[in-house]
Amino acid sequence: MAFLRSSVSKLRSRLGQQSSLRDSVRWLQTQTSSDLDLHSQLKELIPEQQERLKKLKAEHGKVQLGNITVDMVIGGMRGMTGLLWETSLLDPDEGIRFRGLSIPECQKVLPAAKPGGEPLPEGLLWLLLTGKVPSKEQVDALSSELRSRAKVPDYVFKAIDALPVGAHPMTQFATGVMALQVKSEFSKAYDKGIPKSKYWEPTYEDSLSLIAQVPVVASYVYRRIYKDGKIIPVDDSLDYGANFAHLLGFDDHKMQELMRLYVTIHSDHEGGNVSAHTGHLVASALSDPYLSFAAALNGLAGPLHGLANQEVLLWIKSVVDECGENITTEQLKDYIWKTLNSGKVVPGFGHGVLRKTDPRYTCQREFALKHMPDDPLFQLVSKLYDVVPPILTELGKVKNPWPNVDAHSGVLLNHFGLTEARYFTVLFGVSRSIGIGSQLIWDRALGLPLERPKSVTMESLESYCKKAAS
Ligand code: CMX
Repeated sequence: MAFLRSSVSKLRSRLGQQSSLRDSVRWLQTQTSSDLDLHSQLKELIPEQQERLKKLKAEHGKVQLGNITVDMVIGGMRGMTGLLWETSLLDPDEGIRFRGLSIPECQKVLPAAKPGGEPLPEGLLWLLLTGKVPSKEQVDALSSELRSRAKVPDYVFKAIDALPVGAHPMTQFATGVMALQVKSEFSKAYDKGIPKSKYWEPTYEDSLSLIAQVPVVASYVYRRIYKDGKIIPVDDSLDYGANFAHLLGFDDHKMQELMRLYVTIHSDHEGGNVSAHTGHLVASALSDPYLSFAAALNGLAGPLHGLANQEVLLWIKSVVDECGENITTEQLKDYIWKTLNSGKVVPGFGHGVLRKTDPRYTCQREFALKHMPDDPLFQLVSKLYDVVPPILTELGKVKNPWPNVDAHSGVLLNHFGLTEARYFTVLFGVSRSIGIGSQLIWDRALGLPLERPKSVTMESLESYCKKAAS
């Protein structure tokens, strides 16, 4: 249906562009439904990838990937390779690659709303799921499919309404996502009985519906807290990013572009970060995508992870409150030391894997240079780039003194009128549904097992090390 609807609307728009009827019909004939349908594309791809994994296991199953040290066990598994995550890969120096493509490459090759514009998040979703760069027609078909899945049952809003309006936006958002679970296709199919080889199909249904519905739930939370509960309906003429901006109450062209960029770059960051790993872990117990994603959101809400999205703007505003906008370098240094000496981290700097400036920071900086170079908070962010890293390096323990994605996002949103910092992590959460939802489909398609690493006690480690030494 979605294919037919989008083909008819494209045919209409081509006719409107004065192409002849014969040309338009010929064009329509070249678009087969399976070309434009993401589900059909996956159905073709999955057997190949299942074979690939089987071969990898059979031929190389015993190859060692590195040594596990006591430090790694105690140190949050840092540097330990232990997860299969197909949709993206993080290089400590280069940053993230989505199915092999860096952020600048994605900006070049993924379809945009207008030539030269920011990538459409639906295009990234297609890329993450299939490993292939989609055409504009494929992205439009997916946009239309997501809109058709965006209907959210009323009890979801009622579940959110049961919370005090002052509850943190992430608490309200995760509650809404939990309530969406009632309609899980995977859970229904599993209860009825479904062969393992078919798990991916209801997971696909749930993940796509989840991705389609989270902007509606997230914007409900925003409008409930900050706009007297005045809700805005989905606009059937808009793509995913622009619709999300619209649902929040922003129809400005630049804000639409910002939301497309924001959702794209926050979608996925390989599998080991707290939110992605949590989603994958919970789903390994065959919890459905809604349950798994709600769990992921609770990890994202921590200040060392996604909450840094809010913490950065609050911190920057506290700098301005104390020192004014024309802050000197010396004042800024003093403020950073004051933050550190109070036992807090400098939000937006450092990373568990990255060892250079996060390319997600760089592309947001480029957006700011293009659209808001004179914004005083943007200028402060630029100044922080010079002042923070030497101080963190001076601490002697920080492995990466450079800014991460969160160091920049807040001032962009603030510039275009989304000023409520406590809400920012919800935007991050909406974006993450695309990465986590995509990987969950592949988890089930590849038949990945229950995740269950071995843990140890200090006593067992001590005795193991004593034996190893003798
Ligand atoms: N400010 C102050 N201290 C910092 C720091 C920062 N920005 N970054 C790291 N450190 C400290 C750590 O707290 C740690 O101190 P202790 O040994 O006393 O506990 C020490 O430096 C070593 O940490 P690390 O190995 O360099 O970094 P981790 O992998 O342990 O932590 C991260 C990574 C992101 C949690 C950390 O850099 C941090 O707290 N940054 C600020 C919060 C932030 O921006 N988080 C968002 C990250 C991106 C995301 O997930 O969204």
